Amino acid sequence: MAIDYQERIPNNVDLAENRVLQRALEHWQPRFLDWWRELGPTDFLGADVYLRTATSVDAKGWATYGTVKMPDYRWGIFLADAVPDRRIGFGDEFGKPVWQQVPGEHRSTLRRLIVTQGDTEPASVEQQRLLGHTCPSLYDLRNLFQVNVEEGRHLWAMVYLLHAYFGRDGREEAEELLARHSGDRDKPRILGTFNEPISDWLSFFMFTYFTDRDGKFQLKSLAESSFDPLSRSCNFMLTEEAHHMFVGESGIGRVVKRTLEVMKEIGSDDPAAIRAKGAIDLPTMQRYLNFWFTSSLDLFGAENSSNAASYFATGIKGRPDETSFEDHICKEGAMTIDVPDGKGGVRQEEVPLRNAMNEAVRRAYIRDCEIGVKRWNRLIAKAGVAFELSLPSERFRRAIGAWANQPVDPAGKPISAEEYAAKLPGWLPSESDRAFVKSLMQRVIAPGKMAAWIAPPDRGINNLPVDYEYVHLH
Ligand code: BYC
Repeated sequence: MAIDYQERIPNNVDLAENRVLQRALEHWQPRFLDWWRELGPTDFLGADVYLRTATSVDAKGWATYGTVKMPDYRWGIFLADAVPDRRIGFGDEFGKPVWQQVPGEHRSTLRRLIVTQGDTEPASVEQQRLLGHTCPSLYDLRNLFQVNVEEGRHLWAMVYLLHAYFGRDGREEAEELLARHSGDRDKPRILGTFNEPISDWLSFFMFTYFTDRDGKFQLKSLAESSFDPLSRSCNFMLTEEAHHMFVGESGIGRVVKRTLEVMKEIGSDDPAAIRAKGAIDLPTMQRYLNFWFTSSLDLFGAENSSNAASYFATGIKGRPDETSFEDHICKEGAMTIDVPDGKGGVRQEEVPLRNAMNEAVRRAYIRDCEIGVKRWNRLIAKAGVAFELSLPSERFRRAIGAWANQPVDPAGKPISAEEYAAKLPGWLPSESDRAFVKSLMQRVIAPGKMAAWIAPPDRGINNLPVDYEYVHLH
């Protein structure tokens, strides 16, 4: 179904047919806009931005490009087309018809998952709200705003589900999604990573590479859900998510490329000499990578999780690409996971498959993360530089699960608490790293010009040239 843009809230869910729901959402809409004005990208409300907007959910219409002021962006409710006669794809109810309504016994669990998912979306907008002031180019500024408006739309997707299927508690939860704030002492966002400040563009690129990729895996897991409206919402969100990860992967690649150019120019790999030329040395990038990768690993939950087992058994949340697995029941079998042995070593534990679902998804995520790292390392190798970026061990710097608060080095080796405390600052961005990176964050807004610490992209957006005026600042 095409999206009806005459509606106050663009949608392809027949909103006009359900007056009560429409009114509830029309009541929420001005609150959302107030939140956007207050906690969305600061000072850019009047800028004309070259953005894509979904006008239908098919291949032709989901990315319609045009110039829009962000507060006029048509946030709406779009579900992927229904799959006729869709059946439950895993767990104890395998093969039965999917649910078009929320089964009473799963109501609170589903609500909690939808709220957790929904909470991350506005959180990321809040985290990134000041970045526009220090954009390295108009191209990057536009990408930041594209990511931001789509995260806003993903919030709409979850708020629609809360309003349409969870009655009064759903409406209350929708209010709370605008009341919690990233980093707020009293009312923080639900998941750890979404309370971390993103105050420079290197962090933004790391976040869109590593944390948005958690989004991809979680959305794919929820797209398998037996609750069909959730599945269809997540399927459509995934089409938009790909660009966010592209921003991260290409952004980091461009920073690496620029650093390699500077290294060649000065004939040195000395971080101080590279920094003196206004580029970011590779060890500093590794420390930023360590920070955001490890923080994002926590977003998959504990390795051994009874919550995860019950989501799988009941059909609420599956594994990404569930059809690619042979066994959709997973009642038999176990996954071997490494856990601390309590004596400074490692021991192996057999975890029943259903309880190990978080770990299975985390492992798939790590494999996906490796792809970009390999690409960046190819650039480095091609430049003849003896340095490799690498993903630290999944045991390193964890706050959730078996390895939470365990002293482990980036290679995954348990070490003494004293050694850990002494070395940890060297494995993560230090105050002086952050101050240096921040010092590079000077706004560049001449069309086609780039800040000195980042190479230009290979191509522009939607076949436009790189020097197109992607954001018109008045
Ligand atoms: N921080 O049994 P466990 C995205 C809690 S990103 C704080 O392992 P479970 C996006 C957990 O809630 C994708 N707390 O948990 C990206 C539980 O609490 P209770 C977001 C955490 O339920 C970029 C306790 O620890 N989507 O879309 O199996 C930009 C026990 O843990 C954390 C989702 O997350 C943490 N990191 O798994 C914009 C999908 N991790 O019950 C957007 C929905 C765990 O003891 N959420 N805890 O109070 C879920 O599926 C699950 O809630 C989780 C946790 C995978 C997060």
